[in-house]
Amino acid sequence: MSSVREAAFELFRAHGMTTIFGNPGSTELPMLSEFPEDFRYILGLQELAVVGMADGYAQATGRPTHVNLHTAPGVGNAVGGLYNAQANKSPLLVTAGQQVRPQVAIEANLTNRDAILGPQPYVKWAHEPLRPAEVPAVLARAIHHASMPPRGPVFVSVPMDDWNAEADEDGTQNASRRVVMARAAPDPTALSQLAAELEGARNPVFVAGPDIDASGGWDAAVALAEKQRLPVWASPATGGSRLGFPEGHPQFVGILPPAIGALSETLKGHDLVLVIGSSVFPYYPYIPGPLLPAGASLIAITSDPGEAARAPMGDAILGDVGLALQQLVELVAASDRTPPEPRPAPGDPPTAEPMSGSEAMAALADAWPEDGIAVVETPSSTLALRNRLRLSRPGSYYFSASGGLGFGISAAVGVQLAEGSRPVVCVVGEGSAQYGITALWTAVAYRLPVTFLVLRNDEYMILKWFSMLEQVSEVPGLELPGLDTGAIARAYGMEARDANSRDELTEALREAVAAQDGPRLVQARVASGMWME
Ligand SMILES: Cc1ncc(C[n+]2csc(CCOP(=O)(O)OP(=O)(O)O)c2C)c(N)n1
Repeated sequence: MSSVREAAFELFRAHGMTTIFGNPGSTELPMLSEFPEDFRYILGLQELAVVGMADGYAQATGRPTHVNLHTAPGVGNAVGGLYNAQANKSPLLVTAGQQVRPQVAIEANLTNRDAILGPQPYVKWAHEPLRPAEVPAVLARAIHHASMPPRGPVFVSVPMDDWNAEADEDGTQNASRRVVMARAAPDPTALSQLAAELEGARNPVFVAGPDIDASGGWDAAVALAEKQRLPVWASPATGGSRLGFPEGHPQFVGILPPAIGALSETLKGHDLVLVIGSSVFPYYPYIPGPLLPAGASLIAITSDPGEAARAPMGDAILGDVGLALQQLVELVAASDRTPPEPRPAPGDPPTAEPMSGSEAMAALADAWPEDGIAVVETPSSTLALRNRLRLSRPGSYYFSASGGLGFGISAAVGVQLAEGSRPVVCVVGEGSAQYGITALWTAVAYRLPVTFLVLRNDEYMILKWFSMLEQVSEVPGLELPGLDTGAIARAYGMEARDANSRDELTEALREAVAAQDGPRLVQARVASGMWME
């Protein structure tokens, strides 16, 4: 006979979930008691950061990842992170403590009243077991839910007295043993039809989305584009949690704009739009217009039934994106279409004082390490970063697809934990940095060699840009004077320095990337502006 705790840890072990991200409270201590030596607990100081770290880790490993939160207030703090993880399709098992069962009805202190309602909209499944003995089986079900497409967070509330209870024997054994193969191949007839349409199209275009990287379809995406000589756009950066195609490839033509009108205008002249591994589309802001250029049809391949159902136009084929790409490459013949003209390399941006975001990104490109990974939350410089880094290896870019801030610094910690041998560089605006700022401490505590580049423009630039777009004026709360993120980093025990010219920044970034004994932060002053190039 095993206790619920023993059975649960056996289950986590069976799923390779031996890294737990958490912030503990009294209601979680019984779970953490006699913590097994083959597990590691990564402490985050606030729950939004805890979930962000686990989000980065889950995406970079491709494996379900356990987050342990403190009853209602911990879950409340985490909700913004769950919203992000859902958009990023991150498979998270989120557990939270609960009062002991005999005190729930009387709502003793820290009771998580209606525990499953809080996170409900942002998780695929939320549950509080009816009997202590079934906790391991419920956790197993939750892990399977999180791991199936669309992957995403799930939530289980566990009363604190359950951990020492006896577990159901059958349920426990089954829970640890069951394997669910979740990659479903698309309908072969639909794929053959698509192959024929692609071959017959006059001027088809490929729009590559984040699920290509997540599903291991990177090489097949390149092979398809090359065989059919397709120009390739990235789906809009707003929903681009990962890259779907090497951005330095000669057939990569750019990133689609996120507004309806501009997006269809960009695709003008194409008769077939093939969207793979993206929603159709992560639009924002609202600029109405035709959904597609005249004469164009659209077919999307997605593993997410929700994405297929809600697309405002086009047809969809449901199935694993990696498998679909591999099969499609086999089905299509080589084309003799003329491939697109390669994009020119980005030129040197003009020198200014303070430097522009483009100059800062040019410095980043100069210092960019071989095999580097960018974790990005820098609203006014995201496009400049994409254009100047032109990242071209899988698993090299992470961004929050939902737009909720607090992802960048936290996710960088999780990605570095997952990718020990690759240099992780987190590029973050000084406003965005504050939401996940406590994760700097975790990076120091676990000696993770992340490089943090903070772009300091003393404002919420992107909101000023939105103010113009929304035609509103005299909005308060968009200035950030005197926010010195380097000083904050030092208080968390991190070495930090300022760099105020392109050369200084290149040098500071090179030094930070080379440092292997722990994280470094570089703060760069940048001018006000939206930096697209
Ligand atoms: C949790 C959360 N709160 C608020 C916002 C709204 N918001 C979007 S961008 C932004 C400002 C970002 O500022 P900064 O990181 O300095 O980047 P900049 O726009 O100056 O490049 C804010 C507050 C959000 N997206 N998420």
